[in-house]
Amino acid sequence: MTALTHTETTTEQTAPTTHQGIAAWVAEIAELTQPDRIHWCTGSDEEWHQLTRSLEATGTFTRLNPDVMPNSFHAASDPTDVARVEDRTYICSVNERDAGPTNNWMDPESMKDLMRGLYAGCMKGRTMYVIPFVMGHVDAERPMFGVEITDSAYVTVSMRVMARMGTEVLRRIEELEDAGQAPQWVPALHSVGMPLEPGQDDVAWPCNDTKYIVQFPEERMIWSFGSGYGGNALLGKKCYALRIASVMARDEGWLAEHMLILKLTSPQGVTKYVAAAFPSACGKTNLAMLKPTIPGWTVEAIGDDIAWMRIGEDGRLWAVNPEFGFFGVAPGTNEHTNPHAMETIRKGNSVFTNVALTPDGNVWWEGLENTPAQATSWKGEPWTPESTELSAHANSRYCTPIKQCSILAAEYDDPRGVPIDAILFGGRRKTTIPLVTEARDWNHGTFMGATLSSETTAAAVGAVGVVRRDPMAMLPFIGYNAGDYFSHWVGIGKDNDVAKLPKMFYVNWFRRGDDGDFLWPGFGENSRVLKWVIERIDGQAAAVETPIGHVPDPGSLDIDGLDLTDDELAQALAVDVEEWRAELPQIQEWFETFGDDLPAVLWSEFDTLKARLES
Ligand code: GTP
Ligand code: SPV
Ligand code: MN
Repeated sequence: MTALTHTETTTEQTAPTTHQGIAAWVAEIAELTQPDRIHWCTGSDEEWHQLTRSLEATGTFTRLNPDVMPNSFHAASDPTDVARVEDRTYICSVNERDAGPTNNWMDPESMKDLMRGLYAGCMKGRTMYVIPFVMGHVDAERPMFGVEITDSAYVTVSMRVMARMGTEVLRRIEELEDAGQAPQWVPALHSVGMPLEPGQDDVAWPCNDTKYIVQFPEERMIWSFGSGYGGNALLGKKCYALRIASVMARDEGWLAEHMLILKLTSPQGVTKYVAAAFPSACGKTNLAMLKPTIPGWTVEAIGDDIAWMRIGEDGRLWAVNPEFGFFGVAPGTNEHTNPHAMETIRKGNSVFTNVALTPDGNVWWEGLENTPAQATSWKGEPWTPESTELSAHANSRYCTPIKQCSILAAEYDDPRGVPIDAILFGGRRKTTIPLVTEARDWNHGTFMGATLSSETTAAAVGAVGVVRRDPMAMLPFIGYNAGDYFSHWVGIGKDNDVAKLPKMFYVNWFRRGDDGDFLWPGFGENSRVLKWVIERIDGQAAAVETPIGHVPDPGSLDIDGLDLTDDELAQALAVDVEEWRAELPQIQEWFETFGDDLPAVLWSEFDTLKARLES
């Protein structure tokens, strides 16, 4: 985006926009929150340097050694503000039914009263940043604009990495407004919730013990208070591109999903596009940037977290990645597991949050090569390899521009997106779920997605390792009634030519053997599963029909050069009827929570599964 300069710090009387609606909203929020200054973000390099310098001055940022990580920074959060807060996240629809049964709900007017109380004067002593942004392409047929107001420079710097933002976006909104097109823009209000009294020193990571992450679906509006952490504070990402966008998608007949998008090319030069929904910290970024271990195959990345998918004129499902950067899990990332992510990060221009800092001004985390003899942990304490505590928080993250990814597919920049050939659903399960299973048809695939289960991870505050249903990996992100969400998925299959829609698969990289170790080596070796998926679509690979769907015939999976015993492979692929029978009451209980809102075809799929397991 070109750097445009103009007056950067203004008062509400001199808002640098001709857009009356945006100017009025900014003035209203300034009146409520009482900031000392208002800064309209341009997105320029100069602005980045100003902001990062001020973050260094407050101790939020530590500049990394420019020789190893140019133009990059380390940040450590308050130890209580490290992940998404699902129990503080609300869908404030007008009717409670429209948020149920998987979301927290409060009536919108009561929530606004409560939060206006929290927001009153909450930006005193601080700068209010106004960030015009667009999720997806500014030249999309209908660009998806937003304006985030935040009192956090950390959030502002991170938003510049994660979304297309700045003056150029604001000018486009104004242009469309002037042309009478009434471009849609989502007001997204964020505050760390820590005003400063005159003379009061700031802290490195301001936040508030009271947190609210609130979506108003009918108004297409977001209010967030008390947290500076990514998913709670970078409001273009989960709040807009998933929770609000899923409501828009329901109303308009498309899909907003928690999915990576990748391009796969075979040795014969045949190209396929794959989207995959795995819950938070279950392998999307790693699969999106996969380096295949099988000769001749290549993967190019398009997106690592969110896919917006629409039926095209050709009847196929076309996907775009609405984001502009990667907000990736640091621990476990290394030259073996994700060499492309490492290469992307090394180009710099990145923010690392809650990782360890080494004495030579570099970052480190568990699983990375070259363990330092000593480091400063994410909590700011001395750390050595003998320490019993982790050096980096399990949900520590790197925030890096997507354009630095050397395997980014050219199609990333195409506002039309790419036509999806296969959708994978996957979770983190020690038992039961085979390495890969192909759905029999669209409804069966929707059943697989609706019953997806996974062990909880550090990406959200709360217990880790607990198996829960996470439908389509969207449990924390569906902005409306989840029963209606399932009906919407069923409807996509009913209203379109299913022959042109993607084929669906269920994968599990995380099954474990009796010794407790992963059965499948994962990472680059997952290319073998992608190859089988593509060969199934093209009618080439053999499969065994089982009660849960089609799994690879042992001979049909390419295991050439793979360091795996026949027994391990058999265990990874096994469909254990007893384990699946034990799953049935859990699925039944899950479906019963939706009452009459669950589409009948999902009960039929359940009955079919039950009958197949019993025969
Ligand atoms: P979010 O950004 O939270 O949505 O996560 P994500 O789905 O992008 O997960 P990511 O790719 O960052 O992986 C999360 C963790 O799982 C990391 O520690 C990875 O090292 C690990 N992981 C990813 N892929 C595999 C795999 O194929 N096998 C195993 N064993 N671990 C994996
Ligand atoms: C996730 O939790 O699924 C993430 C990280 O991708 S966050 O943006 O914080 O939601
Ligand atoms: Mn995610």
